Amino acid sequence: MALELVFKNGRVVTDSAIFKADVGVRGGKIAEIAARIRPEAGTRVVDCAGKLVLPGAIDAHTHLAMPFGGTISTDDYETGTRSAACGGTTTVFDFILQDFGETFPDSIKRRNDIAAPQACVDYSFHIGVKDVSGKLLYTMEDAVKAGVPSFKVFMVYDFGVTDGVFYEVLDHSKSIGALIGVHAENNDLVNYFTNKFVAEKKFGAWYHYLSRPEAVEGEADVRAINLAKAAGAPLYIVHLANKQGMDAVTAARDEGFPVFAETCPQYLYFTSDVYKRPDGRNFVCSPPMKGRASQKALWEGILRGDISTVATDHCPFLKKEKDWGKADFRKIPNGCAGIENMYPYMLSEANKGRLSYSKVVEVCATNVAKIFGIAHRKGAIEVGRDADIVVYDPKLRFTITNKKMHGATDHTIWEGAELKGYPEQTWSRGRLVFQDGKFLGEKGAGEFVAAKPIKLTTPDL
Ligand code: DUC
Ligand code: ZN
Ligand code: ZN
Repeated sequence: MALELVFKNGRVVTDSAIFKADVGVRGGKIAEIAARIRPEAGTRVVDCAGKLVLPGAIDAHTHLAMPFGGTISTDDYETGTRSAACGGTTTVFDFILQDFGETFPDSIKRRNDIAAPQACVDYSFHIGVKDVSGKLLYTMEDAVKAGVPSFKVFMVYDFGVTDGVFYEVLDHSKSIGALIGVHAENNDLVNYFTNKFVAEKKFGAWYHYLSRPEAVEGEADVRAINLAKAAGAPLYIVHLANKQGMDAVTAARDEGFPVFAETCPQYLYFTSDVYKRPDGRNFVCSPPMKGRASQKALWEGILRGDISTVATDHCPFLKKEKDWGKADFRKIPNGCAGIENMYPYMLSEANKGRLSYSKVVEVCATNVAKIFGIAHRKGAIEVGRDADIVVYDPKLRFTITNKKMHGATDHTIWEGAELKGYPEQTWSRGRLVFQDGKFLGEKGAGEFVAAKPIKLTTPDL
């Protein structure tokens, strides 16, 4: 069978190297990587001279069409994955929130029925755990068998779990090939600070930050790591944003514990100062952006290899919804858009010399695939994997503005950010889904990617 597609004359980026090579695609999969591939009759040739050929990013953390904060996050599976494609992200891991009393396979079915006809790029799921009472705990293994082996517990929000339930879930995860993620913030402290500021009539967005400052997250990170160590289970900390937590992750990994941390571009680019701006409410997410020392620690963690992944926590809300909290930070729906900005921002930082392109590929694609059990299909330019490919032009200049984004949100916290380099094309399983600023994909063309059971025993990723 002839190759349907060849990416010619580009520089291929993996998590460990950059080299000149042609990449051939057959049946939607990468079939050949060689110094020179001769196109056959009918083979489409993409000239990549002067360009980088990268694996599509995998966003390990999104909340599409999620009921939250009194509304539903603005992007559904169609607009969210369309936006992802236009930022070089070809797979998203979306969070299903389990309903109380619901088995985990039922949670998967409920959300997959919505996602399948809408998704423009491939997707997989994590499940946010609310209820493991009675026999529900044992339905975790059914979810693993159905291709969803990753779960997340929340230490905050009204559906957060107790430390006892957290431990129980960690303990159970070991024998069934599951990985437990955690949203780590200290709920009692959040409530204490929130009530204090309300009593003092302090209602601005700045008090969102002050009610969830560094120590609120750091304490919970340390506790989560201690619980994982006690249970002898691996742990994945989502959206790490503070230095104390970073230091705790590093120490645990130095001791050999399989603890993995994810951070997000918003913590790498913004600091808590954004909450002093008149539009500070638009930046409200949890955990909030932190101070400079934390930001520095996160960047150092990436370079040192103690941050394993970068993901978005994409959870957008409309301006008018953010405005609900103009006079009271408690009423601001938590979350921001970022699904289209992650890969371009991280690659731009590489282009500016802050980190290597290979490091970006590692944290935004290769490690995500390995940690969450989809490396048999995704996360690298490698023979046999899906042809999820980004052609990146390092010479393009791009200023982020919401008008150029492809999601359903009416504003972006990234407005005005200047990027050096930008994706020129995105291919999903050998189909062109984005080119020169335009979405070319199709609703419903994305498919569910079943993940394999996860067994992480060392902190090697
Ligand atoms: N934090 C957010 O900001 N939004 C969605 C969920 C979360 O934990
Ligand atoms: Zn969270
Ligand atoms: Zn989240």
